[in-house]
Amino acid sequence: MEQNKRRKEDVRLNLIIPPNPYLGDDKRNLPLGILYLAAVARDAGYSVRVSDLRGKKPETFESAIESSDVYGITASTPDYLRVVKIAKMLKERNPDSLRILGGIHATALPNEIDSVFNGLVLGEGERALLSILEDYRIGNDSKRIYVGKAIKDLDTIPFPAREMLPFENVFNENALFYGAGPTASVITSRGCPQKCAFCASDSMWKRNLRFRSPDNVFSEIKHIIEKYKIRNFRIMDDTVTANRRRLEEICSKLSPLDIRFRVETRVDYIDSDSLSSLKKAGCEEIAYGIESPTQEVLDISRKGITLEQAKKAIKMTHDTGMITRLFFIIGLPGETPGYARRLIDFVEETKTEAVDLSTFVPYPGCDIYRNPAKYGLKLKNRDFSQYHMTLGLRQGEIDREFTFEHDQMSDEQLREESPIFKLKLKCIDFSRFSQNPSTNSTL
Ligand code: B12
Ligand code: SF4
Repeated sequence: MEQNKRRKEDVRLNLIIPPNPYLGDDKRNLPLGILYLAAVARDAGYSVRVSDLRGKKPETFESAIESSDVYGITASTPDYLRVVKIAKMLKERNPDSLRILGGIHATALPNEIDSVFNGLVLGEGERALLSILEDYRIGNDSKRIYVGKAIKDLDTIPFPAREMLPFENVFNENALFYGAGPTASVITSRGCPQKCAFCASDSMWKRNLRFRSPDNVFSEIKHIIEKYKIRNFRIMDDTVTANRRRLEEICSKLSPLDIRFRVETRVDYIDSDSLSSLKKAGCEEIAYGIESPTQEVLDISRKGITLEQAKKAIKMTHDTGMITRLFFIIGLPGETPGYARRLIDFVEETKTEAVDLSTFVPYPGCDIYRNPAKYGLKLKNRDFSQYHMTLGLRQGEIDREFTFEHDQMSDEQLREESPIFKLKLKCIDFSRFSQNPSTNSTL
């Protein structure tokens, strides 16, 4: 880094969204984190652009990424090896560049990151990005790792810089209900107060749940309606209903806007009043993380819910006139043969409209990855390109290796319990909630 006190506008920052070819459609969901960072750096005076590699082929990456002084790349675990290759290509092209890696993978495993990244941002990125850019600008290259400090007042962060990407990259046609049309992703809070053993959210947000104010959320949604004529929204919070008074306030502000949206939450963070408010505001679908149809497995994973609670929440949601989507994972610690039957029974009994089934992957950042033996598992594969959880959803993937050895089920049993096999065997008519498992998932 040999820059001597450049002006901020002379520092060119390129923020890169990697492709996620393991997803059914990697353009379906917008990575809001990168667009928040773009907005913050732009407002601070830097020259910012965003290179969106989603849906692109590797041979086009070089031309798709404009030459810059600083590259900021985001990565979840299955993206890691791919972004190392991209960073190596950027280093070859521009050896003096600053190549920063941020996001959950770097945050979870900071000591294992390839040295092609000469800057690492751990945790929440906005403040840390400004510090690293300032150090770069003044030629201070003494530090490689920057730890993000939590921003207390989320309303002080500008809205994500959606205008830096083409419309179709931001508002995907299939992000919400099928046939809904272009949809905006919005996130109204950061963090989750829970600590499910299979979830890595806590390593990023430290169970420090912070909320944007109802006014701030309302302004962003109104801005999207006015600027882009979008009325479909997908609310990406981990648990948007955690604070009921705030939810009530948001819903009453949104009610007159004539929008429709989907939220995700926990079955123990919902009650009939919250459901009525959501419905009045335009909510059509609630996605609940149930994870397993086996109570013992939920207990081992510290999910903190009961199947009875789940059934009650689903019934209340239906009674209020909304549809439910359930997230399930196959292969959590303690699961036993018979999973598929239990899952099918649960779905049948609750008359759930949609199911997203993922295979379990112990992700860096979650407790099971840190302490597999405590859960009776052995990690057997550290090839991070295999750390995505679509096995069972896409037929071409069913032979992929599991990344761990389960305590009670062999790989073969896990594969056989994956309902795609049941679908093939036509044991049950899945068509009610999944016309085509590869495209119906919204993960
Ligand atoms: C919405 C969401 C999705 C969406 C959108 C993904 C996206 N890229 O944003 C969809 C459905 C596509 C998705 C897919 C997947 N997800 Co997801 N997802 C989330 C969720 C719930 C919220 C993400 C979010 O918007 N956060 C809000 C923004 C503001 O935060 P952020 O993105 O983390 O960015 C901040 C910091 O990370 C940092 N930062 C990030 N990048 C960079 C880059 C630089 C240069 C800098 C300086 C800073 C920086 O600064 C940002 C601003 O503060 C998180 C859980 C959570 N609450 O974080 C899981 C989570 C990130 N997902 C997870 C997983 C496992 C996946 C999948 C791998 C699942 C799969 N199919 O196999 C894929 C990976 C796809 C991908 N590359 O993202 C895990 C990650 C675990 C891990 N070790 O990788 C998480 C933590 C959930 C969990 N249960 O553990 N996901
Ligand atoms: S799985 Fe959901 S409820 Fe559990 S810690 Fe993660 S975000 Fe919170």
